Amino acid sequence: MNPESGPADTFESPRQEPRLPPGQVKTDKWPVLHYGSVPRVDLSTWDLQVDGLVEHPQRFDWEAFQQLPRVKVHSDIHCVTRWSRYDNLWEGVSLRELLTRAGVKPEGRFVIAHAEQGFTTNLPLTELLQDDVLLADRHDGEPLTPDHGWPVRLVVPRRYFWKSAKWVRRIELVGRDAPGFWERNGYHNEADPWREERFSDW
Ligand SMILES: Nc1nc2c(c(=O)[nH]1)N[C@H]1C(S)=C(S)[C@@H](COP(=O)(O)O)O[C@H]1N2
Ligand SMILES: [Mo]
Repeated sequence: MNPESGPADTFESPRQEPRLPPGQVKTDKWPVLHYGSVPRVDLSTWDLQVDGLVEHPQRFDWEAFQQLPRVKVHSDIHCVTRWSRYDNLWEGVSLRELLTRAGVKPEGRFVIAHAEQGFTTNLPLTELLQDDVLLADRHDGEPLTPDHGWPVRLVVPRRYFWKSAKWVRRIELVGRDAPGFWERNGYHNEADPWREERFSDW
């Protein structure tokens, strides 16, 4: 934690009515779901890049990432496989912080998050600028475990959880939206749980 930045700000992800989105079941467990295997990550070679349509491409090694200002976010998780987990406390670095440093060009309107092993997911830039979106390295006071995305995962509380890419390495700004891994494999491009945007129509 960066001693100069003081205590991390905590953001409440806005609650919707009803708190449990349609078709979901509340669970107290935290299931593990992903395609493929849990990557082995070496922190001595790990880095995070912010690039594409930005003025100042950014690259952080692990130490530099740890020095960035920190935020906490309190949110619920809604997975498309119908489980929801309330009251998660995430800690990490705000996407807005990273995107401000990078300076998004006016043409940069969408973001592709790239994870280890080629996994991608796509989101509008406006969503990533929300207060409750972060690159998290801690959950409920503990470092993330490898199966939940250690060292760093994206957390986008207002979308189904597949948009919250685990093992993120690169945030790419692009001009046109393009479907990511699950979005190409039958899942909805927008993924709003309150609208039940589970699967694509095509
Ligand atoms: N890199 C990567 N991130 C991923 C996935 C994946 O296959 N690869 N699956 C997504 C899906 S479908 C879900 S539901 C959540 C599950 O996160 P969890 O295992 O921490 O519950 O991770 C998302 N992030
Ligand atoms: Mo999922």
